[in-house]
Amino acid sequence: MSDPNAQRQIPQPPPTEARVLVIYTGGTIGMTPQDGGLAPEANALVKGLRKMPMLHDEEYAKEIGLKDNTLVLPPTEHNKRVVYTVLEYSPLLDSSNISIEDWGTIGKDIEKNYDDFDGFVILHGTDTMAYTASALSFMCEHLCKPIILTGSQVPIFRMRNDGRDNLLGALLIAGQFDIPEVCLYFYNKLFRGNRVTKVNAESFDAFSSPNLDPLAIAEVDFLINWDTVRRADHTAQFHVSTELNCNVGLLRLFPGITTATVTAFLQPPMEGVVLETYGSGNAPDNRPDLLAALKEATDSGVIIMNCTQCLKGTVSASYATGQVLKDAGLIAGGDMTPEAALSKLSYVLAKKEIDFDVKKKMMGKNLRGEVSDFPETKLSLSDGRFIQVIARSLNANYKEKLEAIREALTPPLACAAARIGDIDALKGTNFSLSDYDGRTPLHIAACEGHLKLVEYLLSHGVKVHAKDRYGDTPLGNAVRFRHKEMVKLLRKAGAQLFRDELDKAGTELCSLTASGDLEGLEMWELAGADLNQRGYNGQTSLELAGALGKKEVVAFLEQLKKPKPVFGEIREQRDDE
Ligand code: ASN
Repeated sequence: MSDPNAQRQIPQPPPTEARVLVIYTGGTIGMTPQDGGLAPEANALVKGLRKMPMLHDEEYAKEIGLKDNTLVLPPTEHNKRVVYTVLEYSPLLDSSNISIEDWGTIGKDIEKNYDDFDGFVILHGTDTMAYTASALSFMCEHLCKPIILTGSQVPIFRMRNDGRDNLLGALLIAGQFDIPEVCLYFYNKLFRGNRVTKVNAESFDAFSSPNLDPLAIAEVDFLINWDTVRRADHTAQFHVSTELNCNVGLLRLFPGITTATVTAFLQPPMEGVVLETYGSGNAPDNRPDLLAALKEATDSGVIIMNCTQCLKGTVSASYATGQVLKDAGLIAGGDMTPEAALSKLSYVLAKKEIDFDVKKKMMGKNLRGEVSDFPETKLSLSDGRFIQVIARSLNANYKEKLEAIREALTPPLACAAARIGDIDALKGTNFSLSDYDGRTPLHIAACEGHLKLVEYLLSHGVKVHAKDRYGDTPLGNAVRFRHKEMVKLLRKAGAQLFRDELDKAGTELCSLTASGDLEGLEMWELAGADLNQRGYNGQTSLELAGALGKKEVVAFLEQLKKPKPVFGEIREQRDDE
């Protein structure tokens, strides 16, 4: 096989250099004051960058003979250089002027230059950056390299600006990290591109990713959230699908919206609509005319996505007002942003080779991490990834450290899972591990009354006799928290109260007697305690009940004709338990 690199125009850099292509579409970052206000100025950005030492090392550039629009960052602390070539568009655009065709142009340029660069930075205005980022995320199929959109709120030529940091961070990430996603970098955070929305026109902190944590944060080091970063899809060659459908739109519901407005909006040539609904995906269910208009459109082949107007949260059919939209043929958009849903429609509807039903299915599926998979796949404590994520955040890369973290974390985490009765999380763990206080998942589950979990634990070899630091057993816990069925279940599995617990029983029984607490007495009886035990003042419960005139307690105790347990039969804990 011939070496594909041999035919490339751009000389291949030595391994300590990374190549990044900067596609400069416009935006505030390169704007200068002009007659009508701030506007992008052609050929000004590269000239300006050459004079900024943090963004260009002129000496090194001369040394290696960089020309034209190719610049180089100063070396990183690991002595790595990011060499970047700026491809400036003409005309440069305020992003309010960006159109669907421009998404296609950007996509084609990435595809053309894909093999020659390690990563891509797209300089773009902030106003519609979230739309472009979302669109590119769908258009780029089988992406294996980082594509990072950035820009700024203040031109890079001003003394106080956010453009320098944003560009520098984007270049460093694109040149150094294997993040095969379309991202948006702004104000020290790297977001998944199809999860963001612009939330602030006046702050440097202009973007939010309400339903997904950042992929990375630029602090002293870049902290990458590898668990969230998607894996590269090597199953086919990288391809940019530049065909997009323009017959898509966003319609925001508001109280009092007329059916005529909705009907007009849904007329041909409209093919895909994002309906921005209330709360968790709700619409009026007392408006049959409006619902009929929606149903008519979906029946005639318009795909309508249900996305919430809320910044955070997901569409679910928990309300009747949400169910009616499902009945009208809308597809639930989960926690997708309207920007992502709209560009996804544009991408999916343009696919000629697939039929309508498949397109509808694609709209409801997670294609590029744009929507959370619900119900979320539960994390299991036995899943090595879980511990690795924690270890990574603690900067532990060695096997021994990893093991130490696993040993330290598993017992309390297992107990935490037991508290909420999460059987799935516990699967595969060593259930008998106890925390610092000697409490096992069985103790916790017995306290909480999680019968199913206790059954599961008992059927998976958990010892029923574990004693915690205070001498309490799961059976003693179930008695204390009055879980009658739990007490029965544990007894069936052979559980017995231990001497420590029984020693306390006499006084406890007298106290229950004094307060006429029959339920409490019954718990002890079910757990196998001798109700004839004497309390600290030498009285049995029956004697005390008589003395206090507690007739119901007397009756209760008398009908229990239980033989006293022989003390020697009380099980002692074995050393190995
Ligand atoms: N109007 C500008 C744009 O979107 C805003 C910006 O970039 N900060 O192009």
